[in-house]
Amino acid sequence: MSVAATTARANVNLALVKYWGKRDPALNLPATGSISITLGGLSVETEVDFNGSGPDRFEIEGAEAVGDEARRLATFLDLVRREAGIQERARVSTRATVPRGIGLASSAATFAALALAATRAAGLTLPPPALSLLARRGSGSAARSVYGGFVEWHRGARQDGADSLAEPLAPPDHWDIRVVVAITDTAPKGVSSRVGMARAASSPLFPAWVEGAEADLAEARTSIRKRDLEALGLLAEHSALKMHAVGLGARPPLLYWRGATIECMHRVWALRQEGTQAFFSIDAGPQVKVLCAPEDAIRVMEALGTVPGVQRVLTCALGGGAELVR
Ligand code: 2P0
Repeated sequence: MSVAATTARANVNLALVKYWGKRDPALNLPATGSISITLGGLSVETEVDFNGSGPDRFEIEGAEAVGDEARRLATFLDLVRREAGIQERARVSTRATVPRGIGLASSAATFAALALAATRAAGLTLPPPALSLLARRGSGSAARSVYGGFVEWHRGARQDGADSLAEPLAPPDHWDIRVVVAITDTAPKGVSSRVGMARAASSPLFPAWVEGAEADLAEARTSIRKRDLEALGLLAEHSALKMHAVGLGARPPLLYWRGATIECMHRVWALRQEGTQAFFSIDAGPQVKVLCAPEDAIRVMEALGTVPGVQRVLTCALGGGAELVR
């Protein structure tokens, strides 16, 4: 039984221990676990209405989605239809406060919001663990955006993926930290995360990446529990730099950085030399995300804002998990 149109919202997340590589691409099963923070204010809102026949229709920021993007969304809705036992096609419309396709994790928020809105619109009420499993099928990192605060997505061992889901480590109010985002390039990225991850597996550094994951995850859990910004920040930098090093060793190579990306890293290191606790992370794009204490956010914003090539700087606090809007 399908019910009325349903709208849900989800925030993006920033991985401090990265997901980079899959053990099963069809099911989005990761080669390693990962740990993230959910960011407040960078969100995607999605309305779903299973109301008709013909193809599913997708509207993204008011424009109709076609091609691969529409197929990926329709494939995800097929999972929901199968689970709910319905046939109806859907109308989906999506609006974001986060720029898409430039390495700000919009697909995590998109599929976390879509998983919640589509299941409710199809008459299903899934508990968060089941929602996380479902969101993972749309985009791996979406498994984490189901929850707010500090989140771990487990690698899992089962071939069917039933144990590869996220769980909350701590709520947003466990620890007030900020992420300053320096936007260095707003052009759509040349290589999607999906393609990048497939390519990363060809890197001779990939086995070392996988081997180091458990130790990184354990260190992240401990530093989150102790609210140790220096330990968590140094680890986040290490995980991000290792992830990009894997890409450099791939064939063909992967390099997501622009010149301003590197200048931002140097600026963050200079801030630390001057006594400000600031630590960067970089995803599959040229933007630089800097972890810091709330009282240092303005100083970090000012420092990054003057780096040549930085177009815009914004700051986020931690945010909550996926939620129904109406
Ligand atoms: C992460 N990224 O842990 C890593 C770090 C980008 C760099 O998860 O193929 O959009 O849909 O599972 O989740 C982005 O990859 O990839 C991502 P798919 P996804 O946040």
